[in-house]
Amino acid sequence: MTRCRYLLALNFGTIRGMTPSPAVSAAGALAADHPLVDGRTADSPLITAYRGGKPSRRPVWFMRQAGRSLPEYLKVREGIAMLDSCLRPELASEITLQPVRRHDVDAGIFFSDIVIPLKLAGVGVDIVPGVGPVLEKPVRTAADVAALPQLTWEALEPIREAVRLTVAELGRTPLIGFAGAPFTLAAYMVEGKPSRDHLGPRTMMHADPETWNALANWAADASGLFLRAQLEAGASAGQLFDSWAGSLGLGDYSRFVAPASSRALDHVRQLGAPLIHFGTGTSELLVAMRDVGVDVVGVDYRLPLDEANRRLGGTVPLQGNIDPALLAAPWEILEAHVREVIAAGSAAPGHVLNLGHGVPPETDPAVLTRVVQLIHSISPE
Ligand code: 1CP
Repeated sequence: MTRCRYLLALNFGTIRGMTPSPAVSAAGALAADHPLVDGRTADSPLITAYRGGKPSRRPVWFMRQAGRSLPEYLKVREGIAMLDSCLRPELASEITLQPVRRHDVDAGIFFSDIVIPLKLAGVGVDIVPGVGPVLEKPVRTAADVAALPQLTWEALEPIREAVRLTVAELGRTPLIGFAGAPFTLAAYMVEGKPSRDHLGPRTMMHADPETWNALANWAADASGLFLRAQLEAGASAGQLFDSWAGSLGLGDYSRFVAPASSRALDHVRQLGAPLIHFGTGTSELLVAMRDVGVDVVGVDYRLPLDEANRRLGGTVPLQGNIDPALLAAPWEILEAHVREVIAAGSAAPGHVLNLGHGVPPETDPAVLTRVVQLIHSISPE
């Protein structure tokens, strides 16, 4: 089925007349000593479930499992700016490993950020505490887009080094690599900062579609290379985060966004690692998000998994979708909710437990550990 989807995706690209991105021809297969190839992770519960097989235990990991909910994270980050911490390979690796050690989750998610490819390309960007990504100069005109520097493969060396250090420690536990999808990344670039409704990029795609397409393609290639660096260096799966795609209707998504997301994934498809696509508020976009050519669809907390599976015609494994708000509810309420999510997910051809969005920073980490224990205690039937 994965292969079939891959061919479908290629076909989709051809139908839309997309030119293959330059790095596509350069990417080959994963190396013989890659964890997915040398036997370390191919049979892990996570990869088995992503490929629609029967895992030995129910796999679970959490978006934003590394980060401010962990005291050990706050300790190692003391006095170090967020983006600097991502570019110190030993530190990024240590932060990635912290939640795996603590919670016994079934995967590490590489500690980095969706704006790291911008930073490594030479775009002026910072993560302002309490705010999020902020650009020195928003990208709003054709000239702004034309002036964007290209991300090079060499600049990604700190990322590859951090991934190599991490997978050497992880052993049989897979590492998930990730990148921001072009829309979510471009939303920060046009607005210059986080925004609620993403009016700037939504205006641009209609008012100046040529500039929008050039920007979306730039973001696709930057994110695609960033993801490829992680996969080639040892990550066993890749997740494309289109966190803000939910601010788009299906028409705009299909016309102005899906082709760029597909282009981002063109950089990594032939590596053969499972690919996951996640966004929030995307209940109406799930089919279109699958059709950019991914193996797994991540579902946010708004839509029960049995309904998501129905909308997708039972074609792909799902990931999700414990409501992060319930992490702060009394245990009996949280436990009942987790059991409901498992029951709803059993309709799909595979299910990896996760939250419906990231771990809230104020979460008690002991609750996350207990959720993992609960999930692992329920047999994967
Ligand atoms: O100092 C800090 O602790 C800053 C908080 C923080 C962290 C821990 C930011 C700033 N980024 C990260 C790491 C991060 N970002 C990871 C790896 C950690 C993990 O998952 O365990 C990942 C996968 C991301 C991806 C990311 N960054 C997304 C997509 C996922 C999502 O949560 O929707 C997005 C939208 C961003 C932008 C971003 N970076 C940071 C913040 C606070 C934000 C969101 C800002 C906004 O509300 O628009």
